[in-house]
Amino acid sequence: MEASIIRELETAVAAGRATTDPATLALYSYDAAAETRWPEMLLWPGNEEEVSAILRTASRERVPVYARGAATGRAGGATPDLGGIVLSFEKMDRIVEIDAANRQAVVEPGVRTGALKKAVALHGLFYPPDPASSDFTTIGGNIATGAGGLACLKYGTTKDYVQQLRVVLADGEVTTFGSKAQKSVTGYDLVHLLVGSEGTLGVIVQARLRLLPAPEKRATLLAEFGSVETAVEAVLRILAHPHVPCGLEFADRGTIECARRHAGADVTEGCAAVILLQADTAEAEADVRAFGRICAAAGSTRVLYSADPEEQEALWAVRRAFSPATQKAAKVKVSEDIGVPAARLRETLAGIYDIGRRHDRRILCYGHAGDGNIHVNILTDRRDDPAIPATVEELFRMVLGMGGTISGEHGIGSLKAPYIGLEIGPRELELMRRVKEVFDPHGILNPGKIFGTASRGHSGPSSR
Ligand code: LAC
Ligand code: ZN
Repeated sequence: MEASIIRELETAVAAGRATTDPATLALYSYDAAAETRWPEMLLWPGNEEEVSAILRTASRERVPVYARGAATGRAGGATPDLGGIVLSFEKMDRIVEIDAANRQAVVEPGVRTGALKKAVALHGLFYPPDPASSDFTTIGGNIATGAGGLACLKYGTTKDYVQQLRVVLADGEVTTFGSKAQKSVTGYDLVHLLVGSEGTLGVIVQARLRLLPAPEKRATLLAEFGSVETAVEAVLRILAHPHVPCGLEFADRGTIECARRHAGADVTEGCAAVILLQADTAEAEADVRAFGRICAAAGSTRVLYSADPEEQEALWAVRRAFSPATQKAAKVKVSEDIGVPAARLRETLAGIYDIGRRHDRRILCYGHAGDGNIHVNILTDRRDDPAIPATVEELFRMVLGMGGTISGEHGIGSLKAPYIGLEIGPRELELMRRVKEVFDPHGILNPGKIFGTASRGHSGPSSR
């Protein structure tokens, strides 16, 4: 980037909200996928006018723009593949309005998901989406990736709660998609085109979100099993029950070992699988007792119940720690987020372990069993392990054969871009590329994501 462009961009934001300092740029060169690409400049806009000014310059000068939330993404969606600008939304973190009468909240993109959940709870309201790292993730990142998490079985994903979006387009123009009215079918649904578009179509500067009344009660159940098969059998029987748990999670032996070692999980040593579930209706306690009986009938070796808020919080904190705990099991953890129809979970999990055995790589699985979204964690000792691409491709092909998806919630980012063609046919992919061109004719918005690109970013100071 030329010095004159850098100077112009500096004046687009308030004093102290722009930097080219290498030590700071280094901190913004990766996300949770841990691929490293350095931006040339970091900007912390404070409002939509600033974002608009930045995009006007970036568009004119063809500078790549990488919008960034909390960088908890696992697909490399926030990594500045082609250098350019990282637009960090840390300073745009206001809850603008909680409109209790309409059960809506208006927020800036940098608001932490957990902070929003707490703020609306004070009004007796509930924002259901709950990515496992919701204390850290931001609403902007959640919308950009269409984040899922722990509550999808009953409540759906982030997309189900996005009502209206304020968006800065690639050329800097600011526009609003959607309506304040709860229902609107006027024209194409651009709100939901933006949700999950991974920063490639526009930059979200404000969102109007739907809220629900707060659940009356909560109760949690932890059930241990002697095999993955019996745990999955219990999951399927629970799914056949007329009451729907708000979370239905699964972990296998390897995940449990990590959680015991690094997250203080109180699970019997040697246990082969666990289910953790929560009910949140007025009959929550009766519901979890019923689910507990189902688990016992399916072969559970130990069932624990809790209706105590703190105890439940502790159980779910262990679940939230699965990702960091499994990270410690090897030098490198390749973390996938495949999804299958829940009825195919048994054969999917058997197939995953079989793929691991054949490629001689340890695989730990855990995840949102209730909606069929499983985190497949392939352990290895180096990033360039030649066994990994073949293992991943075989996994994806198997999952697609089950009617599933290569990404249930983390997005394609740059890591899964080479595989998108396995799931999306050429004609559909062409339509997607054309949509991208309409919104972003010069390809400045999060280039390299979803569709991939030859990387020209640099990976650190030595190559500068
Ligand atoms: C989880 C994240 C990795 O479910 O999606 O823990
Ligand atoms: Zn998850």
